Amino acid sequence: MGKKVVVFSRLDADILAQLHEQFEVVQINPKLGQVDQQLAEAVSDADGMIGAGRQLNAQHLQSATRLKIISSVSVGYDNYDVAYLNQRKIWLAHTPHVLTETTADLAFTLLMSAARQVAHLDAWTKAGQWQRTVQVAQFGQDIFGKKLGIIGLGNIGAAIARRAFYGFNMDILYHNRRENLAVAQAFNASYCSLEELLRRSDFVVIAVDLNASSQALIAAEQLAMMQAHAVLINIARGSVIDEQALYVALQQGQIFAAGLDVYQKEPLQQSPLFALDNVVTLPHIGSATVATRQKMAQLAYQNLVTALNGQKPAYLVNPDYHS
Ligand code: 8YV
Repeated sequence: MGKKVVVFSRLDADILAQLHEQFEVVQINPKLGQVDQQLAEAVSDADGMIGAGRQLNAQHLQSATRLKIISSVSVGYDNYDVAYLNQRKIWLAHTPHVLTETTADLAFTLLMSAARQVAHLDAWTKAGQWQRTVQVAQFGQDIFGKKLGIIGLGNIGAAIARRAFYGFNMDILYHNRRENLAVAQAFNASYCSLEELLRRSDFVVIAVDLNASSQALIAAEQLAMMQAHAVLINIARGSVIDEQALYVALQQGQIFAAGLDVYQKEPLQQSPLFALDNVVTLPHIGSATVATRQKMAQLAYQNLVTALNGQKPAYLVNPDYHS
């Protein structure tokens, strides 16, 4: 009997064509509505799933009878119920490494945009507001030689540290579940508590996974620890920040600016943040370059096919669990 694959988000056309050559492929189509029902039906006799950006939990997967792997086209996996997958002995694969540099680039894009009011001043100039030499309201914050606090020194955090150290001569602090001595030594980064990092940094970049311990890690109390000239960047997951508290801090000028790529609820279509000039809001584009998205799709495809061919894929979140 042929194997069946469920594609649960838009997928690179080449990869889709390769899947069609080997498997029966069912694509979830949001335009047809009732996505949960489409999923439950499609999953019931599926062997594998591939996609990204969708919440998948027991409700969607309980009808599965022979599902071996979900291959996510993402590095983050907070949208899957890993405990449930373990219990059902379903592998979860993801795509680390291939997006590291692209996402670190975006962290720096946001950092520089927020520090120098790039997005706001672009709109301001185009609106014809540049009528005389710029005043203090248009001034920004220096980046070169300043102190950067990185929350989460994993692969992406380390790539951000490398840019900061070699490109901007920044002094680096980091907070992590455990010390990362190799990276710390390479970029002269000092380990410290979250509170110390927030109090001392000119720039704070969030690069942690979303999990129970990072949920709302940055709330009103933590924002109040930051300096008035400080800039906060989030390229991780929106729920690491209490977005309402951040709005208040930005609106009251408790911190200078923020640069956000991720939000508590995505896509973000309405938000009080949109009324503020001191926040740069991007639509979750951390890994979104043509080349990197291709590499992610390719890696996710390899993970899927490897599992469906009876072998163990290279990038499993739960390598010890399988059917
Ligand atoms: C993805 C990401 O674009 O990989 C991740 O964890 O956040 C992004 O690279 C997103 O998760 C899927 O659309």
